Amino acid sequence: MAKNTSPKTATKSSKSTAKAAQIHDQKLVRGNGGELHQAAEGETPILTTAQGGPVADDQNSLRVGARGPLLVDDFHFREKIFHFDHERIPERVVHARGYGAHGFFETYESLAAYTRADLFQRAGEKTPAFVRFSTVAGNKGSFDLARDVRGFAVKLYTQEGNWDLVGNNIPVFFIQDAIKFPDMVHAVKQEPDRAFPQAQSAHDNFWDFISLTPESMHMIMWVMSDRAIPRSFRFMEGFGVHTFRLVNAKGESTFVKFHWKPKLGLQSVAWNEAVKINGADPDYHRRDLWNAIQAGNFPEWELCLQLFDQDFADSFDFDILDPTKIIPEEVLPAKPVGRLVLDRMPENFFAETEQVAFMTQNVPPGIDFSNDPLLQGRNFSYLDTQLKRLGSPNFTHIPINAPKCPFHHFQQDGHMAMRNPVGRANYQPNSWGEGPRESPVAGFPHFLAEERGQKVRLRPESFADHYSQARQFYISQTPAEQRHIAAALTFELSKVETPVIRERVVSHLMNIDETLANTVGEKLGFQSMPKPADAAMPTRQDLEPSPALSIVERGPKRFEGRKLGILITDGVDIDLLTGLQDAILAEKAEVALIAPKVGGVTASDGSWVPAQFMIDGGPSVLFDAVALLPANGAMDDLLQEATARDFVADAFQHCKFIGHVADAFPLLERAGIADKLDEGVIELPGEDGLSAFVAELGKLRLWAREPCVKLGKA
Ligand code: HDD
Repeated sequence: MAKNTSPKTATKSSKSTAKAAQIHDQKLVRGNGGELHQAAEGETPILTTAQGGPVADDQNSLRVGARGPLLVDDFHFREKIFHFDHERIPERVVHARGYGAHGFFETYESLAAYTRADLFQRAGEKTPAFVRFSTVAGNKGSFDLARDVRGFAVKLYTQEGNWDLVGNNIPVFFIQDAIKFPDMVHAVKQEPDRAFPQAQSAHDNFWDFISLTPESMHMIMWVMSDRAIPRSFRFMEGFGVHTFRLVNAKGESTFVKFHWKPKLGLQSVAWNEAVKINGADPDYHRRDLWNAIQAGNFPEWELCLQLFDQDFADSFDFDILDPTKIIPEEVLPAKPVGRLVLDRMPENFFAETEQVAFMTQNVPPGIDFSNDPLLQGRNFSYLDTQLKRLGSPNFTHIPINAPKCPFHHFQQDGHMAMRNPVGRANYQPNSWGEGPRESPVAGFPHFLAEERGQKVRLRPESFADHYSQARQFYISQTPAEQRHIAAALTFELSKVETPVIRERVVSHLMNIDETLANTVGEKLGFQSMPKPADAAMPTRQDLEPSPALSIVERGPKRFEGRKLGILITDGVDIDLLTGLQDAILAEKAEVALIAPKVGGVTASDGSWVPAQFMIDGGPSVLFDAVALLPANGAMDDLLQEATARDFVADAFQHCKFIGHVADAFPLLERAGIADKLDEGVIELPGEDGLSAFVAELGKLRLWAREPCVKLGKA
């Protein structure tokens, strides 16, 4: 038997690795004399190659004479270009466009009765977290305000391994079986022959697939609602979608559905506003999250659980394994159990947000799966896709994916292995007394579910009702939100070039709500309405509305976390301006000043007031409400500006609150709203003063201002 390699040689290699890390981590730099020293405050390190070689000149390639050919000796040039040529990795096949932040999850109280998961054992327990928000359909460089589902992927670095709750901002999904996922994604993304449209569902392939997939109808109601155009990642809900299991120390299982509820309430934008925001600032959601966290306004969500047992599951009208169904909160309340706070942006977008790898299979002991066929299929796909995207089975060696708890295993080698087991034993059992051992006590205890049945390919009858909850969602919306759903369907189907596809979609709408179907049919110019689709379920139940499904019902009560855009000119009333700014900041909201010149204006007291936006670079779509504080003397120039007119007209059309001084009246006239003033257009400072105006802003939008859509023939 060969002599055992003494462990000390093995540790030598780990020592040199540690030294390299120390050099890098301690920000040691090389002086001009080559000596290594601790970088002094603000000291500029010497540029080196990736191999550590100091670089003399990074401005000029090595050549023969001033105008001669470049030389292959130029290893610095070659390495720099080589690395540049290979900077890109494959974008995610879905959810390509995303944005992430670090934070923590804090447990409110022990949930030991339901789960043995360590992070839920002690009140106040804080678990590091990383969250990536995303759209689904668009390519990596597409715009933020697409009408789309939003990914809400949460990685919790628990002491028993990473838990990835890979959810969306919508609690149901288009399909009931993962085998249809490639088809659904192919249908929504750009069409293969023409490579457009991207980041939008308003095209024939998507609606053709949907019109032939009745199970998608509930999801369609959500995606055509304002949920799909959220004002901010900070103002949207997150859902685990599937039924999961919590398993306690006794091995008892409780079914669970996960909800993330934003502390600042729910808010969407208007569709016309979304279209304009994409033009004005394609990175709108990213900037919003970055600015909030950098300003210390840490977004927060409450984790709420719907907990239920097998009896409830058996008695519920729908199959709890069906991912196109919800359990209304009025039927089963969601219990708050903790909070998620995002308080730190990544240091480097690629290193963290692009390289982060979420997997639904990552669950700690005490969290387990149900037989939801979509979840089961997802559990295969996520690990698989990381290999393609990150190029190696060692993607957990990338810091953002590495567990933050002790880990020991025998996995070795593979591309880019940063760590390998040391010592002789790379297997177990072994007689070298080295390496980790499994533990039946601490290890993951799969729930002892009894399973039986034949191998079949079929959809359960219990999954067959595709319209009842779609209808329940629709009738739970306020009239304004219902108008928005009808308008969105009309807009989307107006982009569909094949009439029979439009008709097929409307035939499904007839099984959801006839007024909705008639409104959309009429708006599309149907000569006659199609027959209702052959519903997969002979009867559709008329379920009670669920107010929890409405954004407006779940809106905030305050303007906190929002942004007021104040239009100013030379001569602005400095007392009014500072009073308004103070009132908004007291509301923990933000203010931005917009002026004819971004440099700023001279106020009424002669002081200089810098602006943040020039009028055509700061359209009102970037703000939640506006205030118009021009001074009389400067109105002429402003009235010549088409962007000043649009600033006011858009704010009014998007149902925003508008504060204004009397001098701004000509601007209201120019914007064509002087004869339509309503309670959302408020003269400042007003009898009740500025705090009354700010309190009004807490209503966010005056949707009643929208022209009432003439609903189709009932
Ligand atoms: Fe998925 C990424 C959420 C269905 C396969 N999915 C991905 C992301 C989110 C979701 C948030 C982005 C993660 C990140 O930020 O990196 N996906 C969902 C939800 C679903 C869902 C809530 C339905 C309830 N997904 C779904 C199915 C499959 C996948 C049915 C395949 C069978 N999803 C993937 C993937 C992705 C992914 C292809 C692409 C990038 C990645 O995994 O890391 O594996």
